[in-house]
Amino acid sequence: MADASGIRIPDRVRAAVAAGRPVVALESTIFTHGLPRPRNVEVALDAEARLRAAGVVPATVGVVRGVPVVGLSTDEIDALGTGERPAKLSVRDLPVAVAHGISGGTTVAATAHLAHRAGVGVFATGGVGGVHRGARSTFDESADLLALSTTPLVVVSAGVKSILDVAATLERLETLCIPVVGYRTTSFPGFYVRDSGCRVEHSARSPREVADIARARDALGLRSAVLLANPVAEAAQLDPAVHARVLAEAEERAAADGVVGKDLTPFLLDHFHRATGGRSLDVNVAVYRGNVELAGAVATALAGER
Ligand code: PSU
Ligand code: MN
Repeated sequence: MADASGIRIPDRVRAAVAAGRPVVALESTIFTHGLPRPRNVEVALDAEARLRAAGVVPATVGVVRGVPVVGLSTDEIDALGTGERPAKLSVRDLPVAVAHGISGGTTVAATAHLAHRAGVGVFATGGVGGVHRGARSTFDESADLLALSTTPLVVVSAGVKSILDVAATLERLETLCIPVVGYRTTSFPGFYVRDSGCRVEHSARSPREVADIARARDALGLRSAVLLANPVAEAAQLDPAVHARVLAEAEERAAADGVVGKDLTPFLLDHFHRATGGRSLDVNVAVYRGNVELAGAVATALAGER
């Protein structure tokens, strides 16, 4: 049953939140639009299984026939991941999706909003959206940034993909008062590669230190997410030379095909996966796994401190 806000939260998630047990929210655009089929659903279910194995309650977020859900069932994840043309839903799309009974994957922005409304404090994703290259003329900057500035969660990501303007994204994160914390690093990760070439000022060495930062944020009355930047394992990263070549190609294609707006991120990701013969997909999966596991550890540290 959906509550007064219209959000459906299954009992397993509601009870864990009420008891202060660790819960981690997961987004759904990563499997509706970010990963190719059929691996998308496997990856989504594997993330949930890893959290359960660590004693953490997973809450995958999405919209099913107009009902926002924080804690999709396995069948709902499967249906969203295999269904015909699920929508990509950011925050501004949510009211229309609800009113029109639309089903879709929620972006980082929409997932963060719904997870926070449900009382969930930690969220794992692959990479967050940011400032696109060319934003100077297109104004294309992900709504993820604004949402992170107004939603007090801990969001674990491997930085941002270098399909974006990484330096401009870091500038916007600063403007929007979003703490960026490297996990055991002061290099901002570039998703497929450990080091984007940009630095971050702060780092944390343990899930407990991250929990301390989140609690201090709350005590100070600040409303922004803490963005925890977790680099992929050295052995799993994409060869930086291959990465640079494919990136240049992806941008050329997008420009030639006139791809803009919300279609751009999925287009670039798809090009990456195809142009590297699936190698970037393996990296993507490794990155996501690492973030899910770290988010589970942070949620556990936060729960232990209540
Ligand atoms: N970046 C990735 N993988 C993804 C996305 C971003 O490396 O799957 C998805 C996330 O759901 C993110 C969304 O919230 O794309 C951002 O889209 P846009 O740039 O249109 O805001
Ligand atoms: Mn955009």
